[in-house]
Order: sequence, then structure tokens, then C-alpha cells
Amino acid sequence: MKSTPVHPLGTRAKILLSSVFGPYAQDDAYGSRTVNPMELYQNQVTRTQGALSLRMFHRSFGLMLLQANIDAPCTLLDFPSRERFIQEIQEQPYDVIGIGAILPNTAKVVEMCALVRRFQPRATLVIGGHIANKGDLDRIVDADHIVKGDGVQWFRKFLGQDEKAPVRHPAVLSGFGTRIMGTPLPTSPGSTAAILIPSVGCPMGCNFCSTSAMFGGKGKFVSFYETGDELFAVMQGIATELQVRSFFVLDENFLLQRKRALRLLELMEQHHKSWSLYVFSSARVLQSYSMEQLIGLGISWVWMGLEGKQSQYAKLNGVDTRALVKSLQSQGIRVLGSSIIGLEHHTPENIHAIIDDAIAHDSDFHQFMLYTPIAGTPLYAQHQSQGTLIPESQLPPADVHGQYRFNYRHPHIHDGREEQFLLDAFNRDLAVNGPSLARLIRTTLDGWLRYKKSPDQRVRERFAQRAKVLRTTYAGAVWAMSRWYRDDARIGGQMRALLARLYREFGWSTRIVAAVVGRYLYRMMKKEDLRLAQGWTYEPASFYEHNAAALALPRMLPKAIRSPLPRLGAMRENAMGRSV
Ligand code: B12
Ligand code: SF4
Repeated sequence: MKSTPVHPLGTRAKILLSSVFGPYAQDDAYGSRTVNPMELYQNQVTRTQGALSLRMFHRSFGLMLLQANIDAPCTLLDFPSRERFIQEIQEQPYDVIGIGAILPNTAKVVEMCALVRRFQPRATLVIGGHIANKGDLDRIVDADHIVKGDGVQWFRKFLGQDEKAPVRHPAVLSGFGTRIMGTPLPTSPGSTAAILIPSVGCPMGCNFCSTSAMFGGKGKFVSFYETGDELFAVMQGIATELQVRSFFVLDENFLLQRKRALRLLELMEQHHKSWSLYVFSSARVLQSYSMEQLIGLGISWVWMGLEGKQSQYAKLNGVDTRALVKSLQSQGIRVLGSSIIGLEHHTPENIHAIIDDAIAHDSDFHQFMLYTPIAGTPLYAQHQSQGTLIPESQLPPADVHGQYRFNYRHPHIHDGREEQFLLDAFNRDLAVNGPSLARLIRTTLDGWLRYKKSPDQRVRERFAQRAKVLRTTYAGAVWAMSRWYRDDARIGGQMRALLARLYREFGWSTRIVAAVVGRYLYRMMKKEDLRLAQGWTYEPASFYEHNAAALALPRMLPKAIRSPLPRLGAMRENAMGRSV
């Protein structure tokens, strides 16, 4: 591999950044898999909830962050088709082409590198993102640079930019193309959270965690905004630009940096901001805050690793996770619990009790993932030294996405039984706790009842804002779900009880709206159910965006797009001169 620390053209170099090509939700020769769409909830959270699964796409935020911090002309192609990628590199000359990817998409990166060498042989080819941890990547792709860790700093060095300049944050909504119950949801300003990336990595260093390993492992992480003041300024800019009130904080352990979080709370109070924050947090860290602090900070959704009974991770030490989930929900904080299937002590005999224990948390959402050693992690190194990894010739990277097979020989679970255990976990969670949408509505209602009369105006405003949908759309959704489950004594009963609580709180107007909206949603659900049964899948729209420097170049202006992704994929052209 050649190594050039600084590009000779510096910030005059023309740069293309691209994510891997789609379509994604189909089995193909490039490593796409039907069970591995470019989605979060459908993939690993609401996988078996059918028409009630939350369908949603997320942009490639890493690439967007890079583009926002590159002073050179930089174009971003997000979710192109293979043809669209070829078109771009055939028609537009670039000095640098950067591809961002994760390990399951290795075959696509191999193909994209070959295409770049064919159509743009003079371009410097850079690969980054989690795929960079793949030990043999330099042998299977012909790239000039394989960048491990943070790409913002790397590009600054590479282009001769100021390495100490403040990090510019892209203003972008957290999701798009959202739909549930067969109904698209508006991604309008005000209804969707913006993404916020304060740091990457996590110092807790759990043995399996590739995000932690990627940015230095135990004790290390990369902070883009060190102080609460910096973060507050960034949030204010985004809130104004996108007209949002909520932030999806894409930081693996946001609350761990206590000083920053508490200063943010102070500033939110001073400036009367009733923002909502959706965060990832380990249980122990969460418990180190008082409920008052969490509510004051606007924490309204938490993604928390429960991992599994007897998992013995430090982040869970001494925490009664069931009690914690219950107490958060009673305050209106929605919880996404995350459990692992296939820890060392899991066996075909005990796995069902372990699943039962996980679902007894009754979290609003529950992610189940296979315990998977990923290149770069201590767990991977351990399996490598023990010789227990399954070779790629038997299990390609495309199938190592955590929802299908172990990529190693498990001491107790063999013959591919893990896939069925995963499905059992999702199905059992649904059968016992009901659809996640209803659980989320229940928690939202609990929060409203608790805080509707809060003496703190910021808190009251935030809960009142959420209650607007409780009276209307959510009530309609519960009406439709109670009809959907009318023959299921357990879930049908849960739905009727929830509907009765909504009626009791919001009165006759909600009764009327619920029946009207509910009938509509019920019809949409039936249609969606049929579509899904026929094998329908969803693909993200593609995006083609230029930074200000690229827009200033006349020949870099966007050209006609000829090959969008099929189905729902519509190509969007955006001028992306908007960073705060
Ligand atoms: C958002 C997200 C998604 C989105 C993807 C959106 C997208 N457009 O790609 C969705 C929900 C669709 C998704 C799906 C999956 N994901 Co995902 N996802 C994430 C998540 C939560 C955040 C990623 C992010 O934006 N981080 C913030 C940005 C700033 O960080 P970053 O992307 O790492 O970028 C930095 C560097 O990597 C680097 N960089 C990135 N790109 C480039 C490019 C160049 C050229 C350079 C130089 C540098 C560089 O610089 C950036 C700034 O520092 C991460 C976990 C995490 N917290 O990172 C998992 C994560 C990336 N996903 C992961 C996995 C396994 C999956 C799935 C396979 C899971 C599944 N079974 O559902 C699927 C795959 C879907 C598919 N078909 O490809 C793993 C990857 C493991 C690995 N080592 O490969 C992660 C790390 C989670 C985990 N710990 O297991 N995911
Ligand atoms: S606490 Fe969570 S994010 Fe941090 S290392 Fe452990 S698994 Fe990764």
C-alpha cells in the first residue's frame, strides 16, 4: 500500500465521498442480503413485527461529517446504485475518492475499488469506516490509504487544513423514509430529531464492542466537542437551521462525560430550551444521574445494553436493570433494551430462560443480536488466537451481520441453531409484550400523566408537545392495533386497556379521532401486511450533495441522474453548503 501523508493539491483536490452501493435488501453477488436491509429497526429490533415494524433509513453520518469539515471541493454520493456510482466516476474527474463502509459490505468495497481503478486510475483511493479494521483489507483491495479511526482529523492532515479548527457539524435529520402500519410518516421539521455527534468511541471497552475498539478501545474515545458550551452552541445552530426540538445523540455513551452533560443541562435551563435528547447509555452511567437531572436534560429515549443475565460486564455492575427500565418508563423515558444471544455460557438448554429474562424487562423496544467477534475487538483477537473463527471461505463477511450465523465455533450452540434462537427471542418479545409501538405509546402516556403539571415550565412544555400526538394519531394507532389483535386475548387485552386509558385522559374528542384515524390505519396495515407477505422490501433514497467549494466549480454542478435505486429509491440533489 502506497502512503502519502499530504495530497499535493491540498484543498484544491476534488474529492468524492461515497457509501457502498445498493440495492441492499436482496441477495446478490456483491454481498447484499434480504435479511440485512439498510435499516435499523427492521434489521435488529422490530424484525418480526410485520406491518407494525418501524421502517426508517439513516444517512451515512460519518461521510456527512467528513464532507462538512473538508475545505476542498467535496461531493457526497450516499446510497448510489452501482450504475450511478459508475456514472459519477465516468463523468466527473476526481483527485481523491473516499469510500466509507462496514465489514459486511466488504465485497462492495472490493468492486468499487476495481471500478475506480478502471475509470479513474489517477485518483487517490481512500477507504475508511469500520471496514478499515479488517486485517487483510490491503491484500484484497487496491487502495492507496486505509484509514482506521477518525476520518475528520485524517482528511485535515491529508489536505493540509488546520487540524485544530473547531469541528463543523452537519445539520441533518436523524432519519428519513419513515413508515409504520403501512403509512409514511412526515419527516418534516419539528417532527423528526436532528442527529448530534458529540464524540465517537467509548472508553468502557467491552470485549465485543467494535465502536469502542475503532476509536482506541478501553479508556479512549474521540471528542468533537469537549465542553457543554461548545455542544450547546452546535445544538442551537442545528435547532435554528432545521427547526427541530429533539436530538438523536449518536455518541455511544453520551452521559459518561458527566461534566459536559451537566453543563449542557445548565445552559438548557438558562436559555429555556425544552429539547428532547435520545441517547445511548450504559445502565450504570444512567443510574449515576438523578431522575431530575435526566428529565431536566430532556432524556426521553434511551438505548441501553442489557446484554443478558450473568453477562458480567462492568457497565452493568450492581444494577437491577429491570427496576431501572421500569423506573425510566414510569417517567416517560422510552427504553430500547439490547440483549446478546450467544454469550459463552449460553446453551440450547438455558437460552429460553435467558430470553425470558430479557423480555421480562418489557422495554419499549428490544434489540437482539448475536455475540459476534468483529475484527479489531479483543473478542476477535481471543478467537483468532484460539483458532475458533470460521474462515471466510465458509462464511463470507456479508453474512456476518449479527442476525444470521456465528462467525466462530460457539462452545455450546452448533449447526446454525442461533438464527432460530434469535427469531424465538423477537417472537416471544412480541407475543408477551405486544407491538413496540403500543409500548412506546404507553410510556409516553405515563410521562404525560406524571409531568403534565410539572412546576418546571420547560419540562411541562416538552411533555405537552408529545401529548399532541397521544390525543390523535397515537390513539388512532392503538384503535387499529386493538382491532388487529382482536382475536389475541393477551395482546388484544393490552391494546383495549391502553385505549381506555387514552380515552379517560383525553375524552370524547380523542374517542372520535381514534375511530376515524384507526380505521384508516387498519386498512393501511392490511395492505402492508399483504405487500410484505409478497416479499416487498424497502430501499433508501439516494443523495448527491456538494459542499460550498464544489458548488463554486462550474463543471461540478450536478448532472441528470440516470439510475436511481429501484422501488422507493428517488435520487435527491442537494446543495450541502449548510453546516453549523
Ligand atoms: C447509523 C448506523 C447504521 C445505519 C447505517 C447508516 C448508513 N448510511 O450507513 C443502519 C441503521 C442502516 C445500520 C445498519 C447496520 N449496521 Co450499523 N451502525 C450505525 C451506528 C449506530 C452509527 C454510525 C455512525 O454514523 N457513527 C458516527 C460517525 C461519525 O462515525 P463513523 O461512521 O464511524 O465515521 C467515522 C470513522 O469511521 C471515519 N470514517 C467513516 N467513513 C469514512 C470514510 C473515509 C474515506 C475515511 C477516511 C474515514 C471514514 O471517520 C468518521 C468520523 O470520525 C454504528 C455504531 C456507532 N456508534 O458508530 C453502527 C455500526 C456501524 N453498524 C454496524 C452493523 C454491524 C450494522 C448492520 C450489519 C447491523 C444489522 N444486522 O442490522 C447493518 C448493516 C446494514 C447494511 N446493509 O449495510 C456495526 C459495524 C461493525 C463493523 N465493524 O463492521 C456498528 C459499528 C455497530 C456495532 N458496534 O456493531 N447501521
Ligand atoms: S458500554 Fe456500550 S458502547 Fe461502551 S464499550 Fe461497552 S458496548 Fe461499547
